[in-house]
Amino acid sequence: KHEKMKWWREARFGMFIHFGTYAQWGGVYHGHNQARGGAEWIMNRAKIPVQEYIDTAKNFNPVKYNAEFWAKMAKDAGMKYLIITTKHHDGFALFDTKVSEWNALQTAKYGKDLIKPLAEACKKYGIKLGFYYSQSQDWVNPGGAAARKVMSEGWPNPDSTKVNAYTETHQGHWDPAQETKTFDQYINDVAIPQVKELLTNYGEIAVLWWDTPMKINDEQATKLQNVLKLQPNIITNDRLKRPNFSGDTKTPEQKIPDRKELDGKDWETCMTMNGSWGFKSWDHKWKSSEALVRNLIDIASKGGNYLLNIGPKPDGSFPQESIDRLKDIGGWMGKNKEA
Ligand code: JFZ
Repeated sequence: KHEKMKWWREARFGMFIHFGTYAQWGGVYHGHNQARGGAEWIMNRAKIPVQEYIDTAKNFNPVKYNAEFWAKMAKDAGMKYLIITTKHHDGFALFDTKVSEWNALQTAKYGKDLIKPLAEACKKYGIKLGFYYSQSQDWVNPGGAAARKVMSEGWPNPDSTKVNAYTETHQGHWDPAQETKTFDQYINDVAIPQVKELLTNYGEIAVLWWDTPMKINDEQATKLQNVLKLQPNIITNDRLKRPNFSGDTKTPEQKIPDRKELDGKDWETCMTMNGSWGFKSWDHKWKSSEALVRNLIDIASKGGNYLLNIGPKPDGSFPQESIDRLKDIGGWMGKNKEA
């Protein structure tokens, strides 16, 4: 374990990327701003019907997506690794998958694999590549889990009370299309084969970043964990299933632990630059570059890693505010090296 953790322990700084068809909504549904939570949650927060969400995704066409630019931005900011949402909770795969048409190649206008060029660009710039994969929640592939979140007030759904009542009695699902298969079928027919594809088709993968460990049982978690054998040196976080599946790294979210909270385990704080992981068009509360550098110093001095998030715009470009901050951090890094 020590051997495989070596690069990670020296890395200190990585780029998190939350990108998917949720970026198209930008935190707005039918003219209403998403009141709470990250914009990558809009489908669940607004209880968008599966077919409407798919129909919107058909127009997903990130023509400005430039994997080389993404990898170079990370490199120039002093980052050593990059974790991308290959599939977030909406289930949309950014990669070539044979087990579901709900992906960037078959459903979206874009029609191309976004992960392949990123794997090549990361290799070129010496950036380690990791995959975020939502193993449990999947709101479009039938059988996937859904967190029980109620619609916020003021949303343009006249049936919100009814919809909320439905999610209460249907394990968080709000559309019958989500329930045409069992969770076990989803794990076996979608999650496991997709993780296999991810760990087979893109060269060396440094990290598997699981998320929201709900509904999953020990047997299902074990099966997913076994797929990791395809990449013997892969590092995993602690979000596959709790307890018993602790992984290699702890993931305090949006906060930096106090020294007294540290227990000797490897840890990584993931953080947003504004208030959302996915692109939120109307969130202008950006942290200052200075605050981000201070966070990095605070985290590094305590022996942790800083995973700093970018939520690209639907056209695949980084928000200018994020570019500005990455450049500032890179400048500070450079100056620090000379000193
Ligand atoms: C999860 C996701 O739901 C979210 O969209 C984003 O991808 C984020 C990085 O991870 O959200 C979480 C997960 C864990 C906690 C909080 C939010 N947590 O442990 O406090």
